Amino acid sequence: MPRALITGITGQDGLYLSELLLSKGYEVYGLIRGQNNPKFDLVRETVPGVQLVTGDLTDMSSLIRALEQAQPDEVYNLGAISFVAYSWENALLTSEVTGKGVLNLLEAVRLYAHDDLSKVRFYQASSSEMFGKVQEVPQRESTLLWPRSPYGVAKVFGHYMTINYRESYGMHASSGILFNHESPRRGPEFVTRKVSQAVARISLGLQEHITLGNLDAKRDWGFAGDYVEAMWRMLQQDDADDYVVATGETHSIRELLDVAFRRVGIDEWAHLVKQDPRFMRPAEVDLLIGDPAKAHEQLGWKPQVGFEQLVEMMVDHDVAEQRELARL
Ligand code: NDP
Ligand code: GDR
Repeated sequence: MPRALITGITGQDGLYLSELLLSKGYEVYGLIRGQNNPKFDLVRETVPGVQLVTGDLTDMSSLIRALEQAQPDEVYNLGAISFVAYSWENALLTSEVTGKGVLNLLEAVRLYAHDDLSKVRFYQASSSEMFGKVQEVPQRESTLLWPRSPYGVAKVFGHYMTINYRESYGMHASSGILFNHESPRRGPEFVTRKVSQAVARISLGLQEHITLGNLDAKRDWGFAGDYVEAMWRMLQQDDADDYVVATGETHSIRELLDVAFRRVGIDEWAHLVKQDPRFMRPAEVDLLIGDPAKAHEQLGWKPQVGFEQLVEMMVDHDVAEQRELARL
């Protein structure tokens, strides 16, 4: 039975990846931080087969202990401070967790594996935020990186450290440059979920409007359940490599609002949306659209869920959830 250790187990991707690996017969270990993590029960209820080990990406000794406990064949580093807007307010902490945390884990794997690095395969959750200021459209593996946030800069550090461990030590270390991926499990601070929750509440008469920042930014949005499959496929290759994982389509926040409001029967939404500079970013990433050709060709990976289907899935989920919460 193969064994995997996943950091970021309480997050959106951690839950989907655990489900995938458990369905494939893996023994799955999840790194959970904090003495009393409020998401402990969420993980227990959603993926009861996962065994939890405590640790923190900023504490290398806890990572070595987790590796010794899990004895993994595959390590998936999904843990990070992942909210871009927050990373300006907490730039040093973001660089410690999202950046240096990757090095802590790579080094912990190297120490744990001693002289047999071939026994562990490593996945790093790199991000389209690394492309930042648009240098090429669409963005591919070779596109120049120009991050525009402390989060993006930290991800670039983790990305190149992963490549460096591959090149220096021959570690099977792959990096997935994933574009935005969403689901009903997405954190409520991200724009898709903020919109799906607000649209659901507006349609039920529980909220009057939604307040957003920049409506013109464009993102290549896919479904998280599809994207974790690409992570797993990367670690099944003979050689480690870097892959863009994206749909190849881009949509603005306005288009997101169109689809979400239309789903609840509202065609004209301008009076329901306010803008506030509070939600604008010091430096914006204007246009993300990925070229997933390499992942198609080498991993045989293709997204199954399109943009409209994704937004409708999230709105439907949130209408049911908000109705239940309000006991309507
Ligand atoms: P989430 O924000 O949902 O989850 C982040 C996870 O990281 C949580 O489990 C969180 O745990 C954990 N974490 C935070 N700080 C630490 C720490 N100090 N030590 C250990 N774990 C920590 O992110 P997603 O699931 O959406 O994303 C997974 C990964 O993929 C992240 O690295 C993200 O940056 C990256 N990514 C995501 C994309 C997306 O569109 N979703 C696109 C590209 C990359 P806790 O519950 O304790 O806070
Ligand atoms: P992003 O996702 O920054 O791309 O990072 P987010 O959903 O936060 O923002 C997407 C775009 O929407 C604009 N926007 C708003 N965003 C939020 N959160 N709240 C608002 O009110 C709002 N109004 C407009 C933003 O300015 C931005 O242009 C996500 C994270 O999952 C990262 O961890 C991951 O690496 C990248 O996707 C790929």
